Formats: sequence, structure tokens, C-alpha cells
Amino acid sequence: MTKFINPGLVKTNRRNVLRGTMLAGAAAMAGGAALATPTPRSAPMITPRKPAAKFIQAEAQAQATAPSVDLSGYTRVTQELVAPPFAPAHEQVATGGPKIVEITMETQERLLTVDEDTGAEIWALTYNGSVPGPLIIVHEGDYVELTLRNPVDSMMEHNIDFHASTGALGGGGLTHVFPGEETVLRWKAIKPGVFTYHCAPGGAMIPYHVTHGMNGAVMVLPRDGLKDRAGNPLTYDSIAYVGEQDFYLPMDENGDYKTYEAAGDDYSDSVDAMRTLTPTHSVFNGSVGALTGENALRAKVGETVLMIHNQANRDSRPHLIGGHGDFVWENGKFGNPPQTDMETWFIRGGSAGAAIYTFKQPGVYAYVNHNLIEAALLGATGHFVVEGAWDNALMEQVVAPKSMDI
Ligand SMILES: [Cu+2]
Repeated sequence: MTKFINPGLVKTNRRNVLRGTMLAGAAAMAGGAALATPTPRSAPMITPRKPAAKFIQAEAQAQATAPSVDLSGYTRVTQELVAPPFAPAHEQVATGGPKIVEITMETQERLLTVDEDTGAEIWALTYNGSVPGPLIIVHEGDYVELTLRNPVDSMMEHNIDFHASTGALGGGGLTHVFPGEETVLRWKAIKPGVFTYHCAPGGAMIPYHVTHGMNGAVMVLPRDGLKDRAGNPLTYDSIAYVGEQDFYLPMDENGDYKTYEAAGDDYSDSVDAMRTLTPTHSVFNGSVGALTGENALRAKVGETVLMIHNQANRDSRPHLIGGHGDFVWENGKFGNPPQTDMETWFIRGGSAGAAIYTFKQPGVYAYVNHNLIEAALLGATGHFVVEGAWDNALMEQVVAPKSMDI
């Protein structure tokens, strides 16, 4: 990590450099013109701590002088987050008034096998250890109150930008936690829909953290639940939470994936790999095969599944092979009526989308990114295994394959 130069505020060791680079990007995103200039590839990365620190300090001061909010009418509840592809226990139609939903997430840095067959692995940066991070579910008008903890043995600082929230870089400007620190952020869910959240420490660290797995989704349901175009209620029996992750894994001169001893050691190589804009992998839920075989999603004929698709960095085109999108919020926002009977839908990089389908036949359905190169070669394939009775009225093999009569 001799590539970096630290301007003397902290000792130049790898840990401190990785921690410090966040401030460059925070300032750039806040509009600091000088800092927004991309760092030339060959130039050392300078860590301009002071201007960014000023910005963050200003946010805190603005809050300190703003009128306090009366939250006495709110009930506090704790949401137990679960690992993908599952969803936390929740109501589809809210009962009672708005709530303060308390959640806790830990920024865990862990070695993750991306593809067992090739030995591809990454020191993933995660929320609660999973890629994607856990799905959070609240209702419009609720508050999300997040306790964000960074374990003391972490190598890097982290934060969180909730696209569903309003202000302070989505909370990113108020949640920087260094190893051994924790913070609490509360934000009001004023827009219904599914939204991405992701780490955004600053500068090149933003895509570095996002493409190391540090992203997930929040679902903000309308208080009276989902509706079709005519305003009729839509309900689901289960949720399949899919996070599509593009990885840019460095390779050696032989084309083998490189391995590293600790989180952050791949930083320089990763930046070079990211600059190609060509992912080595695009996988669902962290690894090739995370949603196939024994890990396949399960459903029954007649079951209605809400498929949530999160892609924090890159465009995707979900398609359910053998089925359809009965109701699709392809931009993920429930304030808009859903599109109906979709074949393939589009998830803009940096967003989440939602689709409802009721299974009508048993069997295996492939849920893919219908850029089929990405599905078959880069890993973006999951399976639904559906049980139930076959319906010949919908499909029947009239003649099994046999030699043609010539
Ligand atoms: Cu991070």
C-alpha cells in the first residue's frame, strides 16, 4: 500500500490510509469542486481530511441547532433482521400508528468464496455478514432507527447511505464509524418502495465497498399495503430477496484469481479491475450457486411470491424463465401503479425493484439476469423449485423427442 500518501495527519500505515480515504469522497459528493476531480490513476491518493471533516461537522451543527422532534406518539419496536434470501417478520398492512423500528447492523469484513469451482474469493465488506445485507421492512411514516456497529478488529471504516432516506447523503454523512465505533441514525420513511442502501465511505472507496458486497435493500410498504393499478389490494405469501452483485476480482498473469491475507489488501488491484467496468462475476446473493441446487428458492403452485431485486451498482434485467412478472414495480416505487404481465424488467444500477408472481406450474424456474452471458457465464442465475400438480391445460409435451420419420 505504498501507493498512498497521507498528508501527515495520521501515521501512514495501511489501516489508517484505508480509513482516511473516506473523507475525500464525502467532500466530493457534497459539492467540493476541487475534491471532485478524479484522482489520476498513477498519482498518489491524497487524503484531504480537513474540508470533509468541516462538512460533516457542519451537518452535526445544523442538527444540533434544529428544533427537536416530538416522537412521543410513536411506538418502539425491534426488527430482527435475517439473512437473505429471507425477509424479516412483518405486517403487509400496518396496524396501529407509525412506529420507530429499531434495527442493528454490524459492518463485518469476511472472506467469501465467490465461486467454488475456480477458487474465486473476496474479502467481502458486509452488513451483518451477508451479501446483500439484510432486507429491512417498515411502513410509510415509520422511522428506521439504525444502530451501526463497526467491530474493533475491522480494517476499515464504514457508513451507510439509505436511498430511501432524505438528507445528509442518505445518512452517509452522519454514520461514518471507524473500527470499534458505533452510531445511531434515525430517518423517516416518507416514500414507499424498495430502495438500495450501501456503504459510501468516500472517493474510490465508494465503489470499492459497494463492489465488495456492502449493499442491501429497504422495503417501505404503504400503510395499507400494496395495490394494483385499480387500487385493489395485492398480497404475497412469501418474499424472495435477491441481491445481484458485480465483483471485479483481480487476476494474476496466469489468469488465476489472486488471494489476499486481509480485508483491504486487494485495494489497489481492485481499483485497476474496477476501471475496466467489466465484472469477473455477477452473482445473486454473494456467490455462484447461492440460489441454486440445495439453496434454491422454494414455492408451491398457487403461491404468490414477491421478488425483490437489488443492484446497487450496475444495471440488470431480471426474468423468470417459465413464468412472468404479474405485477412489477420495476423502479421499485410503490407510489406508482405496478406494470402488469411483464416478460423481463429492468433494474437500474443503484436501485431495487419488486415483482409479484403467482406460480401456476410445478418444476424448476430459472430466475436470471436476462443478459444471458451474465446469467450463464458470470453467475447471475437462481432457481425456484415449485411443488404442486401439473396443469396440462397450460403446457403438455404432445410428442416426446424421438427420431424423425423421414
Ligand atoms: Cu464499507
